[in-house]
Amino acid sequence: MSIQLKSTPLDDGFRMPAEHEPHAGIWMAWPERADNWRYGGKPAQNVFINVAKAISKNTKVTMVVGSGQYENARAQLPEDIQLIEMSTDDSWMRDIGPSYVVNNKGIRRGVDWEFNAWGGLVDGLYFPWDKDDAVAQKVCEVLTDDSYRAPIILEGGSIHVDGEGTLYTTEECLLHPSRNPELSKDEIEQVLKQYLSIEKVIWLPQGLYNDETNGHVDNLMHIVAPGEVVLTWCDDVSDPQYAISRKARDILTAETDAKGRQIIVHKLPMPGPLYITEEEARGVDICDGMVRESGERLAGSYANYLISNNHIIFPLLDEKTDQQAETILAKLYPGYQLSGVDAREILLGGGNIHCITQQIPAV
Ligand code: KQY
Repeated sequence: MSIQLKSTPLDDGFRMPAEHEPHAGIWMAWPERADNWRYGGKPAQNVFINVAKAISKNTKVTMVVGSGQYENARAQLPEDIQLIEMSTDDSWMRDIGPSYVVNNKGIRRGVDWEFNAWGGLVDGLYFPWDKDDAVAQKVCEVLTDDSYRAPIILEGGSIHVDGEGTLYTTEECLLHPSRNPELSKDEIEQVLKQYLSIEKVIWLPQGLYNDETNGHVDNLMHIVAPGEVVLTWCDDVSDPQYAISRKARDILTAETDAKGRQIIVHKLPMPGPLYITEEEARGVDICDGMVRESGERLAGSYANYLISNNHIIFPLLDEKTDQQAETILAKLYPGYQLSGVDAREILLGGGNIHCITQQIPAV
């Protein structure tokens, strides 16, 4: 049984663990939305399978899929990947799945944020989004975990926590008029403190250039360890990313985290810049929300990787920089396994490996 609680995780002694803490599983959702994924999601499905296979080397993977694609997905996925029929509007489990919190008695609970497709009727990417909004609660029910319905619109990719009291986010996303315009910055911080038991929020001004999520932090940087982050870097002064990354670095190095540590910032090269080709744009159905035009700049970033049980699953995006990114990640995570997955197809849908996965902590 799974109950929706009226209290808050802070009141109940639950905190959100960092991604580098142990996982019981990773959840994903099968892509098939034709106005986001080209050719009805067929090329993307292959890449999601590759990501799921890579993760499943160390962690159990559960994929959810709509009824119409169940048979196809089951036939293509290895047997050890669990498949569950569940309706969704698209396939970004990081944003539609629960953010989990745990306590020190070995209990975990889900936090179910309100979801409005990255901006609702202001600048959201599709309508309706009710099936996506229901996913977090359904995941908790399948796992028989109790949950909290948090009273703000928030996507999992817009926050990173270090498990020791610090949360990283961007003003571009959390203060965007399309999320919670009735709340001040301080009120949003109070909700994050109540629902994730964090003590300090580090606000970066902007996310990656031209990111259709309104600047999710998970596409700009990742937490390596408490007090240590890796940040997308760009050395081309004429690129809009140049100033964004510098500003983020300046804030991070001037800040201390919740435990008073000075934050160490490592740099990750930016792939590209990458653009949608004419051939890639041709396969996507036209819609109102998502721009999939030939020549559109893609928000590509190596920071959009998943950490799961001492394994880094990272996107391969540009043969000029892939090796450099892998070398940096290998140095940052000594003793971890590293799997690069060709991920341009996920990038064409507007995100990457971190955005399509959500971890369930081990307790
Ligand atoms: O990056 C993400 N967390 C999600 C991207 C959504 C893009 C929808 N087309």
